[in-house]
Amino acid sequence: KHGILTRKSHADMDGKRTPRGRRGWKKFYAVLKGMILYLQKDEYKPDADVSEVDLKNAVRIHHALATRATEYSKRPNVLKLKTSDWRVFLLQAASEEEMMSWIFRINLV
Ligand code: I3P
Repeated sequence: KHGILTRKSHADMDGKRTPRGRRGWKKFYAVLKGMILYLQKDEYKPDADVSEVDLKNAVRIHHALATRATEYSKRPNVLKLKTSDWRVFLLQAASEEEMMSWIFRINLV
């Protein structure tokens, strides 16, 4: 699955609150491949190598949990992704349908 996701980092490893200066929203081309959610700067190209930056932004979603971000109301269609190392990301999808589809696909892994 792939599509555009806008990311906000809410908690870093071990659940520590992401400090100010790193809490902004950033738009990515997201690609879910196997157990990894790639958050890429540029649009997905099947044959292109994954860049260094894109690897840094990749999220391991094995044992991660995606839910609707019910407590976050500033933006619509936002899901909350909690990873196995207790990072928390808010991810805004393009529509309600897309958000539900990402939640379903992430939790299927
Ligand atoms: C953050 C940025 C986010 C904002 C966040 C700020 O600043 O303005 O958009 O979240 O507020 O800290 P920075 O880019 O300097 O990290 P919202 O869009 O959700 O308001 P927060 O600290 O209350 O999460």
